[in-house]
Amino acid sequence: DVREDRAAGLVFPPGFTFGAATAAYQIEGAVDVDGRGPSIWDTFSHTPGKTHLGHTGDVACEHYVRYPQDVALMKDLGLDAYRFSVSWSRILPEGTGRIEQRGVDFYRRLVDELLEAGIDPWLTLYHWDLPQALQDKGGWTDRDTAHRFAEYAGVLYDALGDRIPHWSTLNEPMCSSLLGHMAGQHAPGHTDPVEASRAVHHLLLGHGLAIQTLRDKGADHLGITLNFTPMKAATDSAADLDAARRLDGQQNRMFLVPIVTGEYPADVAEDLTAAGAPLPIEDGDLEIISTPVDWLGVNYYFQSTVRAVSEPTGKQTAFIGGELVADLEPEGPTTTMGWGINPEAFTELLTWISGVAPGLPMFITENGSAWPDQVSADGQVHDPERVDYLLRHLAAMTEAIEAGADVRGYFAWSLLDNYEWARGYDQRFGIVHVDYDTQVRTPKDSARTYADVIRTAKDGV
Ligand code: GBH
Repeated sequence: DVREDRAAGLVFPPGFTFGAATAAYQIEGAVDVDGRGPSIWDTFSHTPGKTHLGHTGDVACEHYVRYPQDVALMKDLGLDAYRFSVSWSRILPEGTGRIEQRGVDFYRRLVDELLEAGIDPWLTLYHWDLPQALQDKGGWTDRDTAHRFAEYAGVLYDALGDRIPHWSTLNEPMCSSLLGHMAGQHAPGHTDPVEASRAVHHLLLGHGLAIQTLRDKGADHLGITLNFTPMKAATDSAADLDAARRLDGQQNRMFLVPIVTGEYPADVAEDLTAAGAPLPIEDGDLEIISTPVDWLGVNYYFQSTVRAVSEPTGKQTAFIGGELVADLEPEGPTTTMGWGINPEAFTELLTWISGVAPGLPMFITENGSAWPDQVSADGQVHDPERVDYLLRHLAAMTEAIEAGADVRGYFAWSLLDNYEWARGYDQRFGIVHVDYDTQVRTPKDSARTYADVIRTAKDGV
């Protein structure tokens, strides 16, 4: 059939890694179990009005107890690798100091289960769930949090380092800083440009310090995951081009460039200073931030088209000093998130990153799409839109690889339908369906398609 032909037409480099990704707060549940301390996402999701219908991660996919079944599912799909994040406040309930052994033991059980199943664990230290105790002291706006993050990295290495082959420090620092402190859409839900700019810098500093700690202890294959939203100007007018430049600066370049070159892009630093929110850089920080990494994680979902407007739209945006910039409605079909579908922009993005960061291997650490719940009478989940999105983005990625981009792996977002942050359980990104009443998992057609792709690639057909 057509799907199989499309799957078989994809060509991957030898040794390519195929995986799926999740994040702790989105799947684990069990938020008050085994000594876990509260995180900023517990606080935020329990604050009335912050999330869709007040949804929280209290239960989520109950992965904390159902992980053996989830690992078995990954094995059935033929995944090589699994990207997951660790809940900092399970390991250090107060964010620093006292270690909670029961939290460590959970991740040890999970990792052992993965290794037993022949699945390679990719551990992310931080996917947005800062211990509330650290938020109470200022969170990422406070420079000390960067040092606490490196402390946590060291604790985790001492506890699990012997069995973790791949480490990522942060997932999408853009979201933790700008969505959390500027747009207010994510925890801690603030809307303050000065805080946002401080969070940007302290997250990057924490990343560099954690890399140094892990490297000193002997950890290998260290990386970071960034999200990229390619920015297109609506027209060639100077104002629209400048709007695209500013947003590209804050979404993409502000995070990638200092890690790779040891300098913030000058135009971005100027925009922030002009907006009264300068980056709080101290001597030596940029050397720490640019401590060499072994790989770059790339998360890609869609492209934005932006234009300049003469009056503020009144919508709180995630951009510092970007009040006079507006997003256009995407052209063509959109996912239930309202996001457009632009595989060509994915190819261009990977080629662009190769130019900015030559010699740095890339892994696609997230890519996926949300569609309506599609359980049919036969109990199966037919998700043709997600199948199409998956195959088109895999094709776009292999095109970039043929053009010279050093992409070595792909992780589908997400293994499971899960807690989509402020959008709650309404948005389903999983290749595996989760029934939130029964917690029954059902692989969707997209999961089967992905399994076919993987099998075909391994068979060398
Ligand atoms: C990822 O975030 C997350 O890592 C993952 O946990 C999440 O479930 C998944 O994607 C799906 O959402 O809103 O103006 O800043 C992706 C976050 C959302 C970041 C869109 C960039 C666009 C511009 N991305 N955002 S803006």
